[in-house]
Amino acid sequence: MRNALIAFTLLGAAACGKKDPAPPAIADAPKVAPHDDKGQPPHEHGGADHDDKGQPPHEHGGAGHDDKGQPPHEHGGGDAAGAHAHKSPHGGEVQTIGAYHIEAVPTKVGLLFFPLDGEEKELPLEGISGKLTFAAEGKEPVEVVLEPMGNHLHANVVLDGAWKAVVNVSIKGEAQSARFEGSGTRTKGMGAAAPDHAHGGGADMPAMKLSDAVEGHVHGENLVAGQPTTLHIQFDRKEPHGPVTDFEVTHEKKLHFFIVSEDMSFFAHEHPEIADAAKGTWTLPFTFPTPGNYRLYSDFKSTALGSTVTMSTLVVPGTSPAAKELVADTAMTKTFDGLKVTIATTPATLGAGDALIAYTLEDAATGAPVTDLQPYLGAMAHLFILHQDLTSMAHAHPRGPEVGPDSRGGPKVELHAALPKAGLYKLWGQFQRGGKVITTDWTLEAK
Ligand SMILES: [Cu+2]
Repeated sequence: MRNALIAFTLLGAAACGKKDPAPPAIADAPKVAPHDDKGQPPHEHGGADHDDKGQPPHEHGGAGHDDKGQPPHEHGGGDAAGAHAHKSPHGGEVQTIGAYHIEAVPTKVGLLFFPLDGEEKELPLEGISGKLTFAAEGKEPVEVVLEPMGNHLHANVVLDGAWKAVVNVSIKGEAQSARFEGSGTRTKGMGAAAPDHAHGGGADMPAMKLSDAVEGHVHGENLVAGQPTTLHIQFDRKEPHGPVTDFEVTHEKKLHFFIVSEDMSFFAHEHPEIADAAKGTWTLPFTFPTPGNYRLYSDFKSTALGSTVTMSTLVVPGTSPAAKELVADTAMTKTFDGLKVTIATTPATLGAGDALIAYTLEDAATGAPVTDLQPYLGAMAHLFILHQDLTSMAHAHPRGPEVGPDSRGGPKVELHAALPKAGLYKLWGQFQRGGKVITTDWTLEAK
């Protein structure tokens, strides 16, 4: 532990001396009145009202100014009286680094860092890189390279017991550092409870949850299995009552629409076309393969309501084929459309909570690792995860900064998911290669 402390002090001093000739004394800094984020503007010091650039870091900014025996910063330490609650978009702890913010989200699969702008919006990861010096209590500090993963940087460390971490990131050529400490999957600055975070407590990645505020309506014209039909889709907002019309583009589309048969053997990921923007109506030409009951999931972002998921049910008339039983896969390597895919999860035996899903892709014909994966809807993979109850989902496509059309990926693609509870899940992972979208599927059990 002594070594760890020395290492941290050195790091802190280096960061401090380099960029901050006269930091304001932390003790003298004006206290910011405690507030919670409810009903407040997102962040009072992040906006255009003042310019962080060229200023010494904020009085509550953590980057290496606290090596004088002070608590790391005012909103750290779980001290409610001095807490200046940053809005933490992912339920973690936010610190100021220069003109930016960084949010640390401790999870069972490692420490995640979300680079944020002054208003705590996600920054694209392009041009951002970093390292983490991490010390678990009683162990030598280790240095870990942060791996970009969708919208965040991932540090593959085990959060078990007390730990300290100094993250060094380079954002647009500016080197910054911040220090976090915690115990298990909580940081000190997150306090004892994080009631403001809709997705609860910071240990979990946001899960998709069916909306209470919006109802999705889908009906099919002359629904006959095996024949093209047109689906008509609209979303009713309950308060104030009216159609949703304020759709925003996410992953290149304003509406992501998933069609799943009730036995989960059939899956389709579609993108309806807007029919009447003022009325918020959509249409989708679609052919249902067989009679039976289908669940239709709509995933969109409304300006007013944020990320929204709705589920509707549709019955395709006729005698439906016998339901296929959902059974956990035992083969972790399967071949889909010329792609040999191996899935691995962390933890290896899934449970409710955070999971890291890793796909490794090989060309089935040559056995060569696939390195020419193309972005599909702005990401190297899209993953839709559905619990056998058909109403619990997990969000595991890399959301964040979209990769450019010329990016190429592979052979490994990793995604985070939050599994809401135990049970069987089906994971539909989609990849694009040579202009073709390949859908993989696995059934895995969370115990
Ligand atoms: Cu989509």
